[in-house]
Amino acid sequence: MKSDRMNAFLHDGKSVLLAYDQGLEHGPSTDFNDKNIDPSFVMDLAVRGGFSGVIFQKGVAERFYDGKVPLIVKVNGKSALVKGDPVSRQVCSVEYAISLGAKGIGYTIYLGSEHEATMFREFGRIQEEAHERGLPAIAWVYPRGAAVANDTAKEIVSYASRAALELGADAAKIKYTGDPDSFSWAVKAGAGMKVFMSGGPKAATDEAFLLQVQGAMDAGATGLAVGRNAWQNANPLQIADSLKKVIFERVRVEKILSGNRS
Ligand code: FBP
Repeated sequence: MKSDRMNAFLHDGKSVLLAYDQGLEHGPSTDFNDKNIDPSFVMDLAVRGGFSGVIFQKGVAERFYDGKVPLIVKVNGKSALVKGDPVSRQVCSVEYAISLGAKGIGYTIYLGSEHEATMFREFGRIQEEAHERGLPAIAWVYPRGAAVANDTAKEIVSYASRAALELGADAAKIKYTGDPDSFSWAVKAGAGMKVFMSGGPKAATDEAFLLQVQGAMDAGATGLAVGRNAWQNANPLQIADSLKKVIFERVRVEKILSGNRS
């Protein structure tokens, strides 16, 4: 069964992953402050916050991964400095990721980019190598480029989910559409493949973010892969706790927030 490959990251079929590859994707001055610029801070948050997995590029994994939560190594990446339709190429082999302790392989595909064929081909090879070694291939599928007008529209997000299924991903990380009804179509398009909501830029309030996560879970998502909304939060352990309540216990956001205030 395909889904078994994700077991290292699942608790009762649900999951909350902590993503920290933004130093490459966005650059340190866009996302980081004095605390979270240090990868140890995020490694510690992954452990103390009870995350189901942590996502690093290989350089951070080499120096900072401590083996205490399951690791996903992102094996492709790009900087924010290149303009035009995006392409993200492989920067780490599956074998090397496994030697660092990876239990999952992550790869970003920019669906709709004029370079999508390059990423499709590369992901295809990486997925086969990961599966040969019993690891899941997790696809970040982000529709992007001149051909994509609205990357959170129902038709586009569901296309991202379906593309991940068709390309053989064990799980897809996709943007939230904004409401559970439209997101449930994207979950259906995955036809049983695990669907993770991608966190996105820091929301204005904890409530706003938790409601998005609740909406994704109501729509049938497996969970969340979050970065900025966790490690940019003024109280990262508290938001981690709230996220776990929403995802694993399905406690309603209103109840969680009233408990946090009292
Ligand atoms: P966030 O929760 O911070 O959005 O992280 C999820 C993620 O997919 C990261 O893994 C990746 O670095 C980033 O988002 C990509 O963001 P963008 O959509 O701006 O390219």
